[in-house]
Amino acid sequence: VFDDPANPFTDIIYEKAEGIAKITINRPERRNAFRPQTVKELMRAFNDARDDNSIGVIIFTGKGTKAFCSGGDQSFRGKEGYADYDSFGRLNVLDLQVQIRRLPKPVIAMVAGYAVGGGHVLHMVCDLTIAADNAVFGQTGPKVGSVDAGYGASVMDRLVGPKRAREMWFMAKFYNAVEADKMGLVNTVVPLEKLEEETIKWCREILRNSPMAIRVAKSALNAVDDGHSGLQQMGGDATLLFYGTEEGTEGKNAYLQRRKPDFSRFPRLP
Ligand code: 2NE
Repeated sequence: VFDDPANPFTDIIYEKAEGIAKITINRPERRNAFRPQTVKELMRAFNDARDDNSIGVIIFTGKGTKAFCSGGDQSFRGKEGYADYDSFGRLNVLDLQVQIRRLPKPVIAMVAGYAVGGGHVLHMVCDLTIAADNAVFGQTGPKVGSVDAGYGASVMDRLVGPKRAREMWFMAKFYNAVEADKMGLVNTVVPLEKLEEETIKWCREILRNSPMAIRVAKSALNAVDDGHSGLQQMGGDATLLFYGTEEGTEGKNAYLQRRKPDFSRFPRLP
């Protein structure tokens, strides 16, 4: 099924319209818990949304109103991570987190119901979170013998501060949408029935703004925390902008025309 072009996805729904991509985890009977296959499909969809230059913003959500995502599907968990069709386990959701973080377009988590465990980490690595009034947030790992010591710890620390982050991880408590809003975990809380409408409103507002400014803002906001890879991402933006200049083009043209480049007309700005 995975390679069938007519039906490329089993665990997710992928839609695109009006500059917006919507990626939905489609396992509501499991509260949208992910298995390795789910993550593989999510990565393919996010990659497509990244490469499609008609897309300016991505909504990430879960099917139904009971859950955004309840983390790793525990029935697929083994000693090496999560395993479904492979004979070995993996933690490929960590690759998905990095992909969302480095994707040069805003990703909005649209959360109804539970965003818990690895599902809570997924909403945290998104750029924005719009929560329905029935949303519930929290880490469950310590209750089921698991922990996300990567972005699950560091991004949370940035969002809610060191004391609250310790509380969330040590006690594995759940927080309602209003509490999450007060803690800085989400951008806004809206009535469940208005969730999609409000999220699309936010998308449209973003789409009215300069794509390059947004791209650079995202990489700049992540740069310090992401260390070398954050700087590499922002450096890539500088190269991208430079390639669009006459100065950059003169260098390429001179090489192709087998002549010395003439950079003398370009200013050495203060
Ligand atoms: C999400 C929550 C709180 C929902 O509770 P409720 O009462 O609304 O639903 P219920 O009845 O618990 O769940 C409905 C069905 O979904 C399954 C349940 O087993 C149940 O199945 P049936 O009895 O109908 O057959 N289900 C829900 N979440 C599941 C999961 N994650 N894996 C497998 N089946 C799941 C409640 O369901 C809950 O607490 N779920 C578990 C949350 C959890 O502990 N997630 C894993 C954390 S670890 C992790 O995600 C992780 C990590 O820490 C590091 C790296 C990667 C992943």
